[in-house]
Amino acid sequence: MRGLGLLLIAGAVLLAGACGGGQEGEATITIHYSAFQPQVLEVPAGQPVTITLRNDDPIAHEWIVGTPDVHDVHRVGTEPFHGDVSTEVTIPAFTTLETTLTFTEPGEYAFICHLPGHEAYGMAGTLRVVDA
Ligand SMILES: [Cu+2]
Repeated sequence: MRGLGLLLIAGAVLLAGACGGGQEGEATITIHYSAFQPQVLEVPAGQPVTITLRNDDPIAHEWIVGTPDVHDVHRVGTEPFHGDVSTEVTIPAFTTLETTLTFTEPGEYAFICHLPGHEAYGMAGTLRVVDA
């Protein structure tokens, strides 16, 4: 009987995890052939989310996420390297980085690589921030 009780508890924990979205607080975006995978990512609002950025390409890429005005700035920007801001990351070739950020406002935020030509090639995606 004792063993059965433990099994039931384990089952309840698993269910609770599934209801909450399972991997809340963490996500991975892979970059290959100058494309983000997945291109749409859903994260909870108001809590820290750690995003692992894995670049499988032999060239560097950027992962810049934000509102349209943020992207307007970066489209004409000349900053060669990003690293001090959690929403603006340069990922060198064959490198994996983590960035932790918290979005307080639910909504959709584009993430884009602003290296010359990359956005036009399709290097963009959407971060969907939803009420937790
Ligand atoms: Cu790129």
